[in-house]
Amino acid sequence: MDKKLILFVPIGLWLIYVITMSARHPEVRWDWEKEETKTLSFPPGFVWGVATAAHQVEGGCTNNWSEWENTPDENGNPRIHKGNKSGMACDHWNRYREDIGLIESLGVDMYRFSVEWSKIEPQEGQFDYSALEHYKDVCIALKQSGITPVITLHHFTNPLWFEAKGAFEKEENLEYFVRFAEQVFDYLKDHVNIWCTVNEPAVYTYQGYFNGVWPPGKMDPQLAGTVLKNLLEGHVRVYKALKSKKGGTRAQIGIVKNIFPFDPYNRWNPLDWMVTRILDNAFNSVALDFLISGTYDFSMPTMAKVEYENPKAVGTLDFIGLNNYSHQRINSHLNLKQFFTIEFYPHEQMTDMHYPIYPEALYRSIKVASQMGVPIYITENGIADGTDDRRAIYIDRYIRAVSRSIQEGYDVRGYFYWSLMDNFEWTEGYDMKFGLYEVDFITQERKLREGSRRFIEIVEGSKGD
Ligand code: GCO
Repeated sequence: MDKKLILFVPIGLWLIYVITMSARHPEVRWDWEKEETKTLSFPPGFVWGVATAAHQVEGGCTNNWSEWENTPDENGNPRIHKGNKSGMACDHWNRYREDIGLIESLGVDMYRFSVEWSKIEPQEGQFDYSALEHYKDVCIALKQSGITPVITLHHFTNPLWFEAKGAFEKEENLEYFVRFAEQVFDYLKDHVNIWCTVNEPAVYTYQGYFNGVWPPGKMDPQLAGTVLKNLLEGHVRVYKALKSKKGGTRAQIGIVKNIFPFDPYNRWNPLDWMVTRILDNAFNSVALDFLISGTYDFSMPTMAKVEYENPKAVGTLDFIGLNNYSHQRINSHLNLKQFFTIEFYPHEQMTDMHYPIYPEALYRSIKVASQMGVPIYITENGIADGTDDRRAIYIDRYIRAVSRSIQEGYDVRGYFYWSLMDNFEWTEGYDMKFGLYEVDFITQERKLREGSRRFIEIVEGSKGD
């Protein structure tokens, strides 16, 4: 072969590949000076809210997570940063009335929280009606304060008996999840109209079965593909079961999906692009595609392949809950043990979590979520900012991204800030300060952060429209 060809063909292919990828997946960046001159505007009926999850705020949970917090790893080190344990958390279980007062004073319309399965069904088949009664009281107290409750049925935690059965590793275990969801629905349906089935199925799967840093601490990509499939199938079955119940047709039921746009560290490196696309597919697209088409195709070359069909998955969303915080930047390595790392550029302003402030990520995620063809609620967005010097700008810019997407025609119906107050941030423990309210975990005192005032201002301003 001609020597020139040997050189030019690969260079040509490389150029075509990276240029096409760059054009198809642009890393959106706005001129913020210009964005900040635009007026924020929200359609009538747009709702504002705050979010929490049971294990992170309630206290007194005995479940797969409390177990994990109490079991050191194989080297005897704690699983959680600084050996923190969720323990009493914010004692929200006992202090919910006071906390509802805090929600009310933010001026928001809704409160998204989760019900703790391990408290409602501590033993297989034995329901504790006093726990259900507790959640009913929470809903009633919320409504008395003019706040609409939004319930998440599964937010990462499992009762110990369910975990012992293999939790979502086995499709046959889904019947337990459906039965639990039905019990909660029957008990609370007169007080709750918006239901989230499963919170962030890909995060649960990725952290518990790929990275192994969350319970059950497995690193098995093939099993991860199965767990994700079962969580999605669990959503479908819960949706169908609740819809066929009395009161089911008027209930709004959706799933909560975390969407993180993935970007390559080096846009000229085809390997960075390939890994980026594989991760985007496994983390973002596989779940959404299944709910759009009924076809599930989880594939990570040389690591995992799980295929599944269920045409009944189509049409099982009354809305899509979107959680977004930032993006992920992928730097690939020719090393099979660690073929990529997540790295950011020095000029990217970091949050206290391992990702930067990048409001355009929320706009990009809204675009992705819009493929589902149903209304979108931003069910989580917020910043961990212990020094409170970035919270106001984060809130302002991410909400600007929401406003811009609505002006461009995307059907976003509401925005929930994560979180009402500081809480137990999983493996990061108590060091991550996501709260609009700062919590002193010794005295249980709550205090509004200065940076949170921007949120209150925006909410107030939007009501005057
Ligand atoms: C998640 C959850 C929340 C987190 C929040 C901040 O994304 O892990 O839904 O439980 O606390 O997202 O990281």
